[in-house]
Amino acid sequence: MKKIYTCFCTDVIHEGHLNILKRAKEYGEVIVGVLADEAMVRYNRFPTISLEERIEIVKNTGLADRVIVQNTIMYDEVIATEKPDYVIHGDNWKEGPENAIRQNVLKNLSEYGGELIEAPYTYNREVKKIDDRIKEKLAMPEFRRRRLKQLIAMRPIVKTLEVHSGLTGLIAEKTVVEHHGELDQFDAMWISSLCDSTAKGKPDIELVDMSSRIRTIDDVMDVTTKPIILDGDTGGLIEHFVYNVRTLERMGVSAVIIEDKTGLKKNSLFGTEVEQTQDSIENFCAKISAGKEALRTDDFMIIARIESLILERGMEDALTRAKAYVEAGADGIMIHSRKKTPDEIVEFCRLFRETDQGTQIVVVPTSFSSITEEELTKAGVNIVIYANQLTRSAFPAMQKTAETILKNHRSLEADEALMSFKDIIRLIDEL
Ligand code: SPV
Ligand code: MG
Repeated sequence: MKKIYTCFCTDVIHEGHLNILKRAKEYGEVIVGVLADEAMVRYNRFPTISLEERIEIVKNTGLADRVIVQNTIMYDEVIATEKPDYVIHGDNWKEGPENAIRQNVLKNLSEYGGELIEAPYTYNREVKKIDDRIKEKLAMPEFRRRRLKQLIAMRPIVKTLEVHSGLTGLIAEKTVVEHHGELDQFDAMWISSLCDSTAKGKPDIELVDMSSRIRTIDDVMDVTTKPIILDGDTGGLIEHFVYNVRTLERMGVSAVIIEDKTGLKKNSLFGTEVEQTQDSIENFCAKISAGKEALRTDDFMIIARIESLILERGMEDALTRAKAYVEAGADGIMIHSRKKTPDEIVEFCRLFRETDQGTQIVVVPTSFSSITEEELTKAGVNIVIYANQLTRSAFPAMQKTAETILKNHRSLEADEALMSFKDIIRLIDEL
């Protein structure tokens, strides 16, 4: 009897999946691989049910002779083990990053004369409705909020991108790339105070108030499902911070990062060029503890950001503060630097990890941008935040377009740099 293999990475079995299974049945023994969580989150949606439940729903179709777990996105391992005569898949993977998976399957099958069967992808109102329902569930506060902790447990490093609007949220949500045969996407979103302020043409000095920041969060949440880390600046007065923590937790934000500065906060990348005051350890610890006390779930994280290296107070001070903040209840430490090289960050991580392996470490490699995610992971970092690159790339592009139109007294010359209407319309989901 011939063997036919298909891999599912779905939380709901719909007509399209049943069509594939029925077609597969015509060829022989049907083996269904269920993609493991760790592989699924690399390019697909976050699973809304467990691997065991996903296995169960496939078994319940009664159309699979055997259900196995596929651990990786690429099929090398599963094809080598199972040696199926056929692999069957919907034909919707011919375009975009998923084409890399298709190529991988073809390469593996060609080694022993296996064959790929592509079934027309089923897309109708019912399938769309199911798809929308999963997305809705992922966007719900209780599901979204806990996803950051889930991702920390699943990913070597949580890749986080700056967003400051619905549109930038969609970019963080939907961008998937294929590079060297690997698929990748961002895990989480960072709502930066710098970029939220810049988008409003305001300085990054806590002038854009919490009501406005919440409006931005809401805009982003409306069109995305990925977890959100909020740049909470100094956290403000302790008496205000506790209320804000409650609001953020209820909204479904996953973490707030507050920095140990006081008075008029300026952006860290100014360093000592402007006057900035670091908070006392005592006061900042009291703020962290009060925030933790205010929480109602175990999902939400309060991350303490240490400005000692930015303010040139030395490594010892940074480490003393880190220890104190963790004792006060911080779930994570963000260590920041504006050096061109990552040396002091790596050194901090090494020293911190000597005595603390459990607390999350967050870094924002803006000025030391040469460091790779792999190097950060090796240093013990759990979350990397690309904090401002979308804003900084969009601004020069928009400025250039404005200048081109002004110089030419028409817009034709700007056209070649523009995204097509077709693409921008497709970016936005229709209900
Ligand atoms: C932000 O993105 O607003 C930050 C990071 O706080 S930094 O701009 O580097 O201070
Ligand atoms: Mg900030």
